[in-house]
Amino acid sequence: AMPLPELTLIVAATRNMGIGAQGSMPWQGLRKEMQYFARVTTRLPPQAPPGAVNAVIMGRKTWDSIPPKFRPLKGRLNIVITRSASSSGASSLAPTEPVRVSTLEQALQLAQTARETPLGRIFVMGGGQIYDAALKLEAARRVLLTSIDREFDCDTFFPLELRGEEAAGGWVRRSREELQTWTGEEIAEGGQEEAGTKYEFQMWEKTI
Ligand code: FOL
Repeated sequence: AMPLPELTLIVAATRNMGIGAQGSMPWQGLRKEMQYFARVTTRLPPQAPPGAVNAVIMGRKTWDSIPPKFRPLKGRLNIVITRSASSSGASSLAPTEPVRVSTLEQALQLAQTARETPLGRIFVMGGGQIYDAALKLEAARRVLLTSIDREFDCDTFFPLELRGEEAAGGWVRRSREELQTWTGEEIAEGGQEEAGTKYEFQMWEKTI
């Protein structure tokens, strides 16, 4: 079987890794954070072939949580994992519909093959159940974490505690310079603040 392509998980989480509450994100007004998400998931890696696009893989609940006017996320191949995946091939022809598949493995296979458009990076953008499935795969090499320095009531969590410099399972935090190089973003030193909320852009990589 073909080796799975490298996966990058992208997530914004509170100190205790909370990512959601009652079907949406528990914070509001982190507009620059959302714009960072949009740029980072859209920007192609330096060596991407002409015409390539990145893929964003998400669960059905995350798809539902995106404001309809932003769906599908523009300039990216949107792949939605749902137990009621039907005619995924046909739906990909309609620009307002994402590609639907039943498992994360199918999403990765679809991202990798059966495409006329070459693929750039592959991002997993949640939610909790999909992050959990992705983290079990060898292919999950990197997490782009926005660490939100505030408590919010959450009922959904990122299933891996990323704190300090190292975390269980061989995860290590990379430097701001390495994050800048990988994302192509200019990241301010000492974190961000927006709507009275402090947060920090981080990059974690799996070393084992
Ligand atoms: N990762 C990070 N860092 N921040 C997030 O907010 C985030 N959110 C999700 C997954 N990973 C994340 C899932 N939720 C949109 C809405 C909800 C959502 C993800 C994306 C969305 O509407 N995105 C538009 C930007 C719209 C805007 O500019 O306000 C996009 O084009 O990406």
